[in-house]
Amino acid sequence: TGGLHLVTQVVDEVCGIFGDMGFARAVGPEAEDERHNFYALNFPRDHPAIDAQDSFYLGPDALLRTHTSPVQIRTLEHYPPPVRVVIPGQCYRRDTFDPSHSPVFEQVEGLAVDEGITFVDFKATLATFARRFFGPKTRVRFSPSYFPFTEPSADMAASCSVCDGRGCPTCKQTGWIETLGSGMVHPAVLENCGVDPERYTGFAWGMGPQRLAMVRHGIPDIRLFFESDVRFLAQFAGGGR
Ligand code: 2NL
Repeated sequence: TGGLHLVTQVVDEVCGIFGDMGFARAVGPEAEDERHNFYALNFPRDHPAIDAQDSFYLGPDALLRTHTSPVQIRTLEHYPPPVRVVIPGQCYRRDTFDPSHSPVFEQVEGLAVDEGITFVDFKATLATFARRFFGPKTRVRFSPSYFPFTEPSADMAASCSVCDGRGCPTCKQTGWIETLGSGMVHPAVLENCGVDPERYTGFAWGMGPQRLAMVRHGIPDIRLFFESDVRFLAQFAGGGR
């Protein structure tokens, strides 16, 4: 009997948690143009990712998306706020395979844009996600980060659910699990999508479900997800849709 792949199960679980908080699931194309993948997201013209060295180009202005953010751009272009979406999908970067990297990987991004959205809404929404995903005792820690498309930007870590933050091999003795990157949507991004940044604010985040599955189950190598080895897959059988 077949079953859903572990990564599919985690993607569904993540989307379900945000679904309970009012987020709709959206999808979009894997082949993108530079405007949707980079420029609308406030990447500077000389950013290193905008280069055949780092991204898979299909033509002069066509590439495999390097994140699912272009779907958020497409959502903002087509639907007036209020917008609340989660976007799962495959992404592509010119990385060589190693235990924690793959040139094709899954991402789940989210976006909320409305009148009056504040940093408090942002922190509470993501903290609620962490407690549902890792367990009700989970504490969260936000630290300053940088992305071209958010300002301010923050990385969110969750207290390690294996050792309750005391330190163990899963959290490399730190007590914390890096969970996602996030921030308040940069006003230039809203403007690029025809949304008035004087009227609307929002927050966005991105996370790697393969990483989350590896942390949760102690899986040592991302390549195990691609090898179709039934001895590996059968350990996570089930999760019917
Ligand atoms: C990471 C970081 C992130 C976003 C993705 C986003 C999209 C739009 C506007 C603003 Cl359209 N932000 N997405 C924001 C912050 C972080 O992903 O480390 N992901 C694994």
